Amino acid sequence: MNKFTSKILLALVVASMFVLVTISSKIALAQTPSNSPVAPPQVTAAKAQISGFGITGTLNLKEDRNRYVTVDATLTGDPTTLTPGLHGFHFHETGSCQESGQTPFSSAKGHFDPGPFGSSTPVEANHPYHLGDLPNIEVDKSGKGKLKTITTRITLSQTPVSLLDSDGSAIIVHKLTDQVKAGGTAADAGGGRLACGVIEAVKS
Ligand SMILES: [Cu+2]
Repeated sequence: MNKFTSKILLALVVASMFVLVTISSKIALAQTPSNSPVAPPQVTAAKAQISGFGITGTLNLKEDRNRYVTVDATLTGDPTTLTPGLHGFHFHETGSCQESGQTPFSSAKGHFDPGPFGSSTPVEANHPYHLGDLPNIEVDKSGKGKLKTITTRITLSQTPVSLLDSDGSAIIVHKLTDQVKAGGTAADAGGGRLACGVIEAVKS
């Protein structure tokens, strides 16, 4: 074997090793599981049409893959009813908004708060720590309300804290400001109910 032939042979051996390494690394890559620890939520959006005493509005909810839920709400009402300032705004435990009865929208029941230590009573130690408690919605002088916030207390996807559970959930606008105070009175938790909306899944 002359020097030239042995050089060609050596080059061929090196090239075939390179091909083998490339193929095996491609196989390894194909076998690596996707590095996504969290399954994507089944339902990622929901909405509610809010209505009440001369009030209309919309609520849009969007859940991201880390289960952060963006809350985006707007209201329009007569400022003599929907008074300028802060109004209590919560997820309530049942997806029902019946206006009739002595207590308007009482069919929405108490504050959304499932779980072993949950309690939906608006006036007790779990308030303002209910899973359904949100920041107050701010209304301007012309009766327009706006709230944009993020909550991780609830989900839209099917978890033990999903708003879209067997009996659904509602959003309630209260007459008064939620004082965000534990063990307060009914008035401290926002008082009477002005408007309500049933939360519905938005299918993507
Ligand atoms: Cu409430």
